[in-house]
Amino acid sequence: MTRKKVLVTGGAGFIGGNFVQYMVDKYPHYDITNLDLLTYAGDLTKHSGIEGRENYRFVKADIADRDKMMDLFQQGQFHYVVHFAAESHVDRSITDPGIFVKTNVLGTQVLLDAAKAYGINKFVHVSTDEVYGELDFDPDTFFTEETPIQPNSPYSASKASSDLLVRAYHETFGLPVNITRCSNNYGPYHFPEKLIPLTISRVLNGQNVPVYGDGGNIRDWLHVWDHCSAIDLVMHEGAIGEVYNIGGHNERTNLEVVKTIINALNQSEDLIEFVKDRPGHDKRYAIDPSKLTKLGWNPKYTFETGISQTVEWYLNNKSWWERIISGEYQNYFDKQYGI
Ligand code: NAD
Ligand code: TDX
Repeated sequence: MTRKKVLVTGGAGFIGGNFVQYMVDKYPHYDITNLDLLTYAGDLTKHSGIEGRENYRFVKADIADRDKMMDLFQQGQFHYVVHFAAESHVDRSITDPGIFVKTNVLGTQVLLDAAKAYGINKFVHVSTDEVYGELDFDPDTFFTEETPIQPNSPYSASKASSDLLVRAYHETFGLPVNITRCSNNYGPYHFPEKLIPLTISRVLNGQNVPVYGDGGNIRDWLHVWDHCSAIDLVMHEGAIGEVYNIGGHNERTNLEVVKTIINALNQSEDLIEFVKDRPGHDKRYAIDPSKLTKLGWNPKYTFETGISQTVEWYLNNKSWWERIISGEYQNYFDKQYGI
């Protein structure tokens, strides 16, 4: 049997990191290459359990570096590319949009060119429900794959731009692609600038938790391991050229999320601090995942089981996040919140 060669970009980050570990364990007969620039969000210590495995290797490079990408694809002869690498934090895109265009738009286009030049079986582009913009609070409305693209933040605009390039490379050059659009992820190794790990780490340190606006905005939460199994399915079974939404019907207001975590840790809700709202803050995201469930995918975690697993993980892996929230991250936090 030919060993399938898989390039995972952004495999030192949160979702890409979980996906790399999932693939290395599940497919010992595949060769997994993790390509990552190791920005502030990338960290290789999470991979100490797979380093040295015969089917895993790491390459440090920038996806926007055309010469390096061409060399890598020529040498790698990849069957699959699963593209996670991105600038991923909405708040950072409001203070510094330029890097989002460089990495998310230009970087994706460079990868598409390399895939086109050297050939691949499938390019899976990992995108987000944020490209659809926002929903109102009517609980019967959902994002489907046909919802118009209407991004509101520089982050989501950069992701939407990359989605359109992926689509265009399929339509114009026949590149075999899938685009996945997932709702908010949470779980192990989530960088503590994002709401759930930020809340867990601050509550564990007895610090207040900043909630934007009145905390009524709604997100649709999915455990990262359920996201990994969905991408695995799309990579192997997704119809070429199709878009798949990924979500598990777990809508919660931000205030509900924060209170659930505070209660799980037996701490006081007085830790909640309402702060200035995020500019252009999308009201509600909610995914209709029926196209993917018809393909055979079902999430394993409910929000309750997933949050309890995640809180437990952060309790057991303090050294990982304590290192991250010291140093440079503290400067970011002070500048962002001033609380
Ligand atoms: P993350 O910020 O945790 O990780 C991003 C990774 O990309 C990091 O390891 C970083 O070092 C790497 N990277 C950044 N710029 C790079 C470059 N120029 N070249 C190579 N590597 C680079 O992000 P995440 O939360 O794991 O998100 C992964 C992907 O999933 C992103 O494309 C994001 O848009 C998408 N997504 C995320 C969520 C979510 O809830 N986190 C939901 C839906 C979709
Ligand atoms: O301190 C905070 N206080 C707060 O109320 C932070 C960081 C966030 N929030 C709110 C804003 C959002 O309504 O919580 C919600 C979740 O915020 P984030 O964790 O920043 O995620 P979000 O903006 O929804 O985007 C995430 O999901 C979609 C990821 O960061 C994206 O990469 C992904 O595409």
